[in-house]
Amino acid sequence: MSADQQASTELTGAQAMVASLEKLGVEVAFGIPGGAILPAYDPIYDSKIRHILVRHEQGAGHAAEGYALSTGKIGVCIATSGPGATNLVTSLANAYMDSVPIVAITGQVNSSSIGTDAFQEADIRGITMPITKHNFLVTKAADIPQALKSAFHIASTGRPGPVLVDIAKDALAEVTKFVWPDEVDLPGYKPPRKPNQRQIKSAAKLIAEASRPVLYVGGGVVKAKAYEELARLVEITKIPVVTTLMARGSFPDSHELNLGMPGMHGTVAAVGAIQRSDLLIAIGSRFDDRVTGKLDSFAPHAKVIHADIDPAEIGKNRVADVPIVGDCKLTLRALGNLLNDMELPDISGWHHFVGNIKKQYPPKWEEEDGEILSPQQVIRRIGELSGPDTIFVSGVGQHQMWSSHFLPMEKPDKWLNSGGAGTMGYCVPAAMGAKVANPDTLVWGIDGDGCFQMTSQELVTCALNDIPIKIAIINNNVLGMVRQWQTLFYESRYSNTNLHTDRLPDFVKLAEAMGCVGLRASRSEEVDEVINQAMAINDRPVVVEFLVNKDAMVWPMVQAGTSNDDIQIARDIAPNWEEEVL
Ligand SMILES: Cc1ncc(C[n+]2csc(CCOP(=O)(O)OP(=O)(O)O)c2C)c(N)n1
Repeated sequence: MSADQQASTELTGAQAMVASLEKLGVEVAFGIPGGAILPAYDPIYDSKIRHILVRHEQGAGHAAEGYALSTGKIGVCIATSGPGATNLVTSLANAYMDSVPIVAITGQVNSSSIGTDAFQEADIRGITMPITKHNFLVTKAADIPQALKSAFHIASTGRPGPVLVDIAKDALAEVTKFVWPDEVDLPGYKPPRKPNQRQIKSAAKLIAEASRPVLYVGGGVVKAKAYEELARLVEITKIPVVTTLMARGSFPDSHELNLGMPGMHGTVAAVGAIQRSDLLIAIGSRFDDRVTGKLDSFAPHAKVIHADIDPAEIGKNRVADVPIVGDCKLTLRALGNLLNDMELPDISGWHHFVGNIKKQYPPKWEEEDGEILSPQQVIRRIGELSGPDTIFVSGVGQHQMWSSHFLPMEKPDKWLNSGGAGTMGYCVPAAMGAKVANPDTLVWGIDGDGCFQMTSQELVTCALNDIPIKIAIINNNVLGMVRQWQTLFYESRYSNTNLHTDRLPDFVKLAEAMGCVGLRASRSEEVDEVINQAMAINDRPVVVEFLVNKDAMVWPMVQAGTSNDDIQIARDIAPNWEEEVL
């Protein structure tokens, strides 16, 4: 239907919803129908949008996130009212914490029944108010196009995030004249873009005076796709870089100035450099407690330049000497332009210091012998055999931290994980979304045996819809990250962390029951073989179970609530800081 035809055509609200999504360029939506949203599923039946019927709405939300993160487009998920909508809550919270642009459409009971405890009624606007960037309740068919256009605009501009559009069933059924709005009507919503040039000048001045500067790069750089601008700034200034969990891959790990990940499980080089730095240049990062440790001892000697598109982030946890509000790409470009023409100090002493710690304390592990694998070795081999063009998605726990350290973090937009919320169950559905968006790219999910059991049913969705992802289950039998804390802080009293996955489920059989190929490795000589076998299969999803040592721990570690200065490289072992910064 042409735009003119649509403008003069009477459509139901449901048809207007689908026509709006098509106009917004939506190609894929993940969801599950039900009573309240049912009118919308009728026009979906013959629309151009590929609708993927998931097995749980949480999966639809994470799949939309995987789709969004791996493309830069907006991910879409659809659910019915009540429990359908509340099942989306975890993924909306996840997208909110990690600033992922998704739009969730939920059916709502008839407008006249709202507030009456009608069948399958939930106040999903109220419930999701604190975990969405914005949400709408639409009760008239004529308002649907404007609400959707606005939702897409809000989700993707400024600091991205999830937006929910709740549509009453009678609005979906009502007939209206379809009018596609020329513009969004959002008075008061004016996300900043251009940084203030005066602030840029002040920042450049601080950079030109610093002798121990560190670029603290966060997920905002990924959202702004500011990779070239970051690389250029590093090229000009030669400032060492740390990339947070959300920013891994935004600057190549192989670059000599990349010190790796900061924070609770960060590298000694990243943590040590921050603690000794005299200037932190925070770009799209938010001084999260997992990065700062005990806040008042974080980077105690550093002045702070804090650049972020969200003014609410600046000064939230750490006072900024120079705040810069704006798009990271424009900020980095403007800084680069200015610094390119300035005289910069010699920081070779600083390079020498950070280079030495980096060399001395690379992330590493103890090899296992015999019938059990070392999880770090498995993850490293998956990375090596798959290469840096692979999209890697992880679950939450020890395997996530090892993935961040040992996978090839060389290219941007190849690393998806749940950072802010730490949502177990993220991996399988997010990998599904990434594969739908990138059918020709190898997509590996690295999951824990605990996480996998939360959302593994989406492998059925993958098998039925020709979405051949590969999932590595790093099976250590236990809720490893929690058990690690019990080992270290609760005298090895392992209360409720043994999953008994050595007994149940049989992951190979479970994989096969879900239409996937199931493989298993328990000896080091089998590792390459099963990885290669998995990579040779492209007509079905593959699940590979790796039996790994449950006692393996994630190091380095800064104990929660303590100072970054107390980082340990193994139990009760601190790095040797004897060398002075020159
Ligand atoms: C939904 C949810 N519930 C609980 C937690 C707390 N938690 C964090 S890591 C973890 C253990 C994860 O176990 P597993 O998937 O086996 O991964 P491992 O740490 O062993 O690699 C738990 C329970 C969480 N992050 N998310």
